[in-house]
Amino acid sequence: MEADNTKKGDMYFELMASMMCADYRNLEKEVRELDEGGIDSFHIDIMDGRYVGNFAMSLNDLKCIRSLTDKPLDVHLMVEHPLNTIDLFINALRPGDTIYIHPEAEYHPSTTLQKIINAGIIPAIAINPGTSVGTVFEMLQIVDKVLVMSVNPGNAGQMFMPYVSSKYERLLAIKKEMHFDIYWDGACSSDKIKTFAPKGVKGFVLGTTLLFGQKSPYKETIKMIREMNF
Ligand code: S6P
Ligand code: MG
Repeated sequence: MEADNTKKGDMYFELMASMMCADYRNLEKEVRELDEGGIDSFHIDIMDGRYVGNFAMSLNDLKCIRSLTDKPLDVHLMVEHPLNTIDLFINALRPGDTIYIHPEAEYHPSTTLQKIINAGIIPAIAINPGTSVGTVFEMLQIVDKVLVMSVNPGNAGQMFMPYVSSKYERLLAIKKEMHFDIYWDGACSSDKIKTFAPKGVKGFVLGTTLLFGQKSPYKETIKMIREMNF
């Protein structure tokens, strides 16, 4: 399902809400306000306390959000050996939803990606700031999306790592011939969207830097981003 993307001529980009940053005192209200405010998809950060030293969202959170919205879910698995539990996630999702795995967390990442493909879920990888394009090159041929981490995985509210910019450029140069789209995750500000959306980054995960814990309601922030001048 193609979301209600911002369109400016040929350029459009998606906005994803990083739900680990939401207010869990009323998750349903959060989902509804984001949905009505025009968010394109819901980014779900699943952590196992091993691949990263944190626990963020759970399978039950994912199922809860899935039941509250018809917009796509964007599931970012920060877990060791995702093949062991991938069926739990596949069974909770719909066609049009996405699963990202971290290749270094899996013995045979292409096997896990193939399972995601066979299930009709969008196959994707997430690459850490310290992971080079070369080490995931073959997988670029089978994934539809690449989530480029601009911070180390595990937490919201971190500083942008400037050395990641050159990796975006390398991926932008080959995305068309290798048929994948590039997504931004971590410390996403309006400046980053202004710089990288025109270059071809297709979507941006919005967390505490721009969307959550701010003074303006979600609808206003999303509107502000949509109306930015490029
Ligand atoms: C980090 C996670 C991200 C964050 C998001 C937070 O491990 O994958 O999705 O939740 O980046 O955004 P911000 O603006 O607080 O860095
Ligand atoms: Mg994430």
